[in-house]
Amino acid sequence: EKIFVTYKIPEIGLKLLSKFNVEVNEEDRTLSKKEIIERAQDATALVTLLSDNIDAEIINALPRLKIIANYAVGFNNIDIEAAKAKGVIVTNTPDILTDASADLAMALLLATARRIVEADKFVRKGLFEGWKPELFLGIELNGKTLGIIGLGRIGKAVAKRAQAFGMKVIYHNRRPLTSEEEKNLDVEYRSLEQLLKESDFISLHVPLTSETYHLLSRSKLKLMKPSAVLINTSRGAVVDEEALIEFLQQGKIAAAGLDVYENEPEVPYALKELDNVVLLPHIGSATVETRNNMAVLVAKNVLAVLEGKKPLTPVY
Ligand code: 8YV
Repeated sequence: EKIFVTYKIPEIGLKLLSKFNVEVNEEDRTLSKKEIIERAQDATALVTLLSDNIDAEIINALPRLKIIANYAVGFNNIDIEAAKAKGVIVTNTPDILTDASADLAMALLLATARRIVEADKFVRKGLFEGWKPELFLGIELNGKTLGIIGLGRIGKAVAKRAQAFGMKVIYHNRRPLTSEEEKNLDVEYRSLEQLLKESDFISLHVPLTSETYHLLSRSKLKLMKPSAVLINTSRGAVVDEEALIEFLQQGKIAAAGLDVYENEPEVPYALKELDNVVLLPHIGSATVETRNNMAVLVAKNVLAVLEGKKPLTPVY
């Protein structure tokens, strides 16, 4: 059995696979479709990253493939229908990255609210000439309303953190939680429109699907308060990025904290020019602990399938 790994993942995961023939792309770049098809030609398992677009053409060109193990919780980079049709199992890395991802959403929330990056730049430029009563005034979190769109695993972990900062949490899901669950989590359901109108901070935690593509369209973004802050650590294309940029430029939205972009790794120049935006390079799950755990889970999924057992975390 051959396992092809499109990009070097932490050693701790690769080690678990050492009894198989493992080929790792050691180059520091995303492989093209052609390269993946060539190098994974005889592979029974394929380990992929979000940056690999695993479409029907690739899936259909790999005759021995049994499993695609994605090194991420999101799997919008894989054509699930094509995999299903060929009986190829697809796995992701849920749960283990929840805390790291929720921490990063919180970090962006704090960074935008308290203007951390702007203030850091100010100090580095040598502009700190003395304490002033109104230097870098930010927004207080205590008492503010956080609207969470997508109250799943990560959304719930963000809610818990925000509540510890004294925030009220409202949420929108396709299907509301039971009233028992809402009570336990101390959250209230809102329609998307109402959530957008009411929130001081909005944080996105939905997967990217055909239903969530541009969920925050221009007309939805218009509903936000001009004083509101948008945090996106989910997928860039959930927001109409062009409209978001315009709204940030015109002060129709106060600030944004972004870990994801519509056309990664491209980050629009207009965003980089704005002081009221904090920009990160898609590092939601990037802690040593979590990335190691992700590598182990990926490996365990591959092992299970190659040994004829059920995968631990299949996506369908
Ligand atoms: C990235 C994520 O995948 O898991 C996801 O869906 O967005 C992140 O954890 C991570 O950067 C690895 O590609």
